[in-house]
Amino acid sequence: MELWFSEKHTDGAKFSVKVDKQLYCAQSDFQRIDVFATPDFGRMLVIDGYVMLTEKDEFIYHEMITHAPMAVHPHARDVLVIGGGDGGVVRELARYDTVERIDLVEIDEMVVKVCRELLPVTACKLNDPRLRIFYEDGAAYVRRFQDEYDLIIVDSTDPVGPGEGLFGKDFYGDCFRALRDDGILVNQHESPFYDADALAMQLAHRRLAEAFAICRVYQAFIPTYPSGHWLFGFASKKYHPTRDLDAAGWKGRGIKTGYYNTDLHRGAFALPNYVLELLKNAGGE
Ligand code: AG3
Repeated sequence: MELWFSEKHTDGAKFSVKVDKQLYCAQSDFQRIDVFATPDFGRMLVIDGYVMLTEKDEFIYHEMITHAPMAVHPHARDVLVIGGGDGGVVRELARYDTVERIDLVEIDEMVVKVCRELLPVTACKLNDPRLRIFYEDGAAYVRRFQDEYDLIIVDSTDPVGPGEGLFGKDFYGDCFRALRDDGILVNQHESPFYDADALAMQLAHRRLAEAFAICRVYQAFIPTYPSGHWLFGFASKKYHPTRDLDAAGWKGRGIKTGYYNTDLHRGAFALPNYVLELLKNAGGE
């Protein structure tokens, strides 16, 4: 007998992965959480039926969402991660000895608990002494701060369910206030490819572009996300994502990566025409 997990990407397309074993399944106060062992992608974390990460390709997402802003900001010491209870972003941040403080705000304690237990690949730095974990809604958390952070990384789910508030106008405005004068916000920006995803992406982009003077989009190839073509938002008060890239400085840190490098950084901000068009119509870029 064969067991397969499928995520429906549209009414007419789905992505299926063969499963060896279901390792975990629970309904938390916020969402349904599953962990599967798969032969081709290693362990896979699924929330409300959507693939959040697999051991095989999570490095792409976590490196791109972390190193791109870190290679631009000249002194990111205080960093806020919103969502990201799996620990993947924290693991990448922990590689910078210049980062002094990492605050992780995850709404669902159960995600952290399950990942500590079953996904050590991403959760391995959740005991870093610079890390504090707050279990609350990121949108409510960020409202309390002003001039507090150099970098905010929004590692959310899709804009449905508990992650919805992390794509709103108020939220981006609150993040703007919580950032210092030269602060950067990076978020996962959904996919441009399928119509419904592209619409969500445009809406999020318009709101982000309203809040920040500099708002650009960059891309990566993430095989297990819808269409494999994924976007990230780079919103900033001062630094430009490519002009202010400190390639020599970043290389000098000697951080070993599997996907990110500073040439790719420049290229990632060069977008296909159809994506540029979507962003233009959304009111950004
Ligand atoms: N957060 C973004 C996942 C979006 C995937 N969407 C989907 N499968 N429909 C990932 C969290 C990793 N730290």
